[in-house]
Amino acid sequence: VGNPELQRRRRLMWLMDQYLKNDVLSIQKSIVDHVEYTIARSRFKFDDFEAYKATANSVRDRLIESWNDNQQFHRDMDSKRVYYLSMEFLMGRSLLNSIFNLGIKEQYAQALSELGYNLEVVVEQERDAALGNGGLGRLAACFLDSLATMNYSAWGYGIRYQYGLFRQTLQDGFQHEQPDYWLNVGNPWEIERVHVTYPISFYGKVEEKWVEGTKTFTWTPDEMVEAVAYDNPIPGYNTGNTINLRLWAAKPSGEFDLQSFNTGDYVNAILSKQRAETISNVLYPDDRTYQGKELRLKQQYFFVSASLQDIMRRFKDHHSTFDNFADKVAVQLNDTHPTIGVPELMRLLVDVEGLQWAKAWDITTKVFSITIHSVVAETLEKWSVELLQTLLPRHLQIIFKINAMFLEEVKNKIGNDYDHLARLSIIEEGEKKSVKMGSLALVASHTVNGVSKLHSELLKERVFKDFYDIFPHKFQNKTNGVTQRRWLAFCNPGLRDMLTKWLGTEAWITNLDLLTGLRQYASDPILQKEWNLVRRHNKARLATYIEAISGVKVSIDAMFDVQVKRIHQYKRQLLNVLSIIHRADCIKNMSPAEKTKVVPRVCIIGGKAAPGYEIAKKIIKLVTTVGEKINNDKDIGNLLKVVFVPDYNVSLAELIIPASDLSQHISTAGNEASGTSNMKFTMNGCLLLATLSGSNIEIQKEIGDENIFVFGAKPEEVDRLRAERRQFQPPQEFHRIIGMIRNGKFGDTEYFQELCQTVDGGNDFYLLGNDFSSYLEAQAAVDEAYVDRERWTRMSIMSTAGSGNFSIDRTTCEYAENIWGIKPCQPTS
Ligand code: GL9
Repeated sequence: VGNPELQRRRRLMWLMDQYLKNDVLSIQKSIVDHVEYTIARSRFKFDDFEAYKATANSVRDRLIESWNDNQQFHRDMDSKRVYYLSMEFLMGRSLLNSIFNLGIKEQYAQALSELGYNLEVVVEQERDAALGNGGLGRLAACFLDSLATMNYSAWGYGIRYQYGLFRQTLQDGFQHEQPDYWLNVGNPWEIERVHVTYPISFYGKVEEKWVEGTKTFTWTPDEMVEAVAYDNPIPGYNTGNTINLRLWAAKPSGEFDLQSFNTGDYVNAILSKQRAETISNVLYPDDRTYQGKELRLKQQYFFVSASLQDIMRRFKDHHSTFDNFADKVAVQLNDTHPTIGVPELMRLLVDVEGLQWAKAWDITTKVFSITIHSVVAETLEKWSVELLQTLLPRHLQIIFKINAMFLEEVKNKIGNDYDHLARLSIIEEGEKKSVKMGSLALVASHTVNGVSKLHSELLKERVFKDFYDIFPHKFQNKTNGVTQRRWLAFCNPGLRDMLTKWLGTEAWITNLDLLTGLRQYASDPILQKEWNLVRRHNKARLATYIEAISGVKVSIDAMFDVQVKRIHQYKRQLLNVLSIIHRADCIKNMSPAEKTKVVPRVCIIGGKAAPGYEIAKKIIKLVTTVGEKINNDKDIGNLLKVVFVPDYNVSLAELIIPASDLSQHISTAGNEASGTSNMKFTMNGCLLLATLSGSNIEIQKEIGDENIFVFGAKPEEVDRLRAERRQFQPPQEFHRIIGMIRNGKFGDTEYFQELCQTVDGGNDFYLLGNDFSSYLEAQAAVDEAYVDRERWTRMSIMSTAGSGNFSIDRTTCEYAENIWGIKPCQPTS
């Protein structure tokens, strides 16, 4: 009787009579079921790690429900989507973030506790997903959190690296790199989609044929791999919106399975197919230097091609022509890394879908926009024409054609000024011709943005000046932000509760501007007392950790002075070390009476050096040796401690940032595009010691000059100072400290010579000598402020209160409105 399909649907509805419930009992049942049936352990005996896995799986079940609903909703709505293409997503851990965003943290804590487990301990079992190097990758992760929270229709696309960023260990004070084979222990958060796969081709040749009066191009590749989708649900905070991060893994191509081997070497034929998997194996650990390695270009093309094929397939489910592709699809390129997507979209539209070139170009230029994350043109990727010719011959043809048409167009504007045309050209001529990916992206994108006000100006005035002159309308600024969910609400629960109490609402978790409401209480002794209590508690947690990893006992009465970020010459960790040596030296020369006036400090430095970056590695070794010496010096005692925290990562940042009194963001003026940790520290009430770089300038403006310690050259002075650096005479102390290092005060005389040379007059490109005096003055001002507890606490409160503008939600809204053309939208239930 009746329609069998209807009966089937009824049965399915009946089987699923309700969503998973979130009361403690239901959660316990989910966890215990996963212990038994997913990880196949006995419910009577499972350890903390197994408890983590079962808990994560139970959370994943809940995420999948809202993920499914959400995908269905946006399919039905056919809403415009933004696709965020990024080589890096630095996600960190997911468990706490997920249950916090879903609003079920308390239930999980109780559920676990009744089963005999501690949520805090369980959470610690998770390995960081470290699929990124630093700020750029972490920004991508913050965007996803914000897009989900604010109910935008969005997907992230990237690579499922088997090896994330290396783990850093110290051996004898030297950095060693340990592979991060994070998937070894399984990843409960991802969903493997074995049927969502796309072929990705490489090498081979292109044939031109005339078909019915038009020239067509057939690319016959030599190598083919399969991209397999892994979906990672990203929950928004306090909303049913769960978006998708789709990461691609390379697998041997099924297409070639159809061919039988008749090589006489069956085993080696299989092994060579297997090598396809290497494409997605490893994240390049280089921090803004590109090596021009073939594998890197393969990775870029691999994930971009898979993503574009996937986007087009989804579009074609609803549309029979590409006419309104650009009304439904926005693609954001996270730096130049995914730029090969420009010729790839052209190829898919022209060669595969059969569109006319002009039509395809019109679509392409409406779809793409790009964010640039660096200050100097030299860091923008260039790929040699030779490599492209071999690896992606059809794409090279397309790039040449784009360039020819572009130059033709600009000739109409600027005439035959060949120097100017050469600078605009996407192809760099010379002995080794190369393709300038930044220029290619700029020509094809409707919008290009920098990541702080100053940086966006520098893009217009310097990096892309020639392009700005002809395309001024393409340039925008989008100052970075960070998610206050991860970086305040859940990494600093003490402060979260206090903010909610004093503001009388939790609404700041999605509307960070509300923090300005704190300003009126900044001098209130009751708030000040509570504020310092929370901060001391956070410092105690960090002190325990420091002692556990280094054996160094630190007092929480001392000022925690922190610099954590990738190690880089322009970030000037060396400047920090020089002032530490100076401080130690001053203390040693003091009388006992003078010593009583010293503000005790714990200097904490952390960060990874790119494995091939010798100078950065020497800086790490210098920090550890200086630390060793100072920490064991009886004359100095507790007045100064120096700790290098190994393996700085997202999870460590969550511990360190809420516990910091002072944090240093001291790059040479104008040399940091934005910085984002400065925003996290500010939100958590840590004061900044900063130069006029990137978003420091905007932070200063928001929180007020009196609440930040700024020093050093101005951005507009840097060029001149650099030009004159040979004549510059650094202060006496500077020479003395360098002399101490040179003369073996910290051992390894030979090893540190090259490092010392980097600040020799003519070499001092990052102007350490120039800024040294001003830095020491700022340090003295910090000490002076710290002893005035009332004043310091007020500055700290004012920092948090003024940090609202640095919520990623503000950034996301600006991109959505001014670049992507998308609106929030959510099912009405
Ligand atoms: C960076 C910039 O250097 C930072 O100043 C900026 O805050 C971030 C995010 O916009 O991007 N660009 C870049 O290549 N990195 C950045 O941090 N490097 C890494 O991610 C390692």
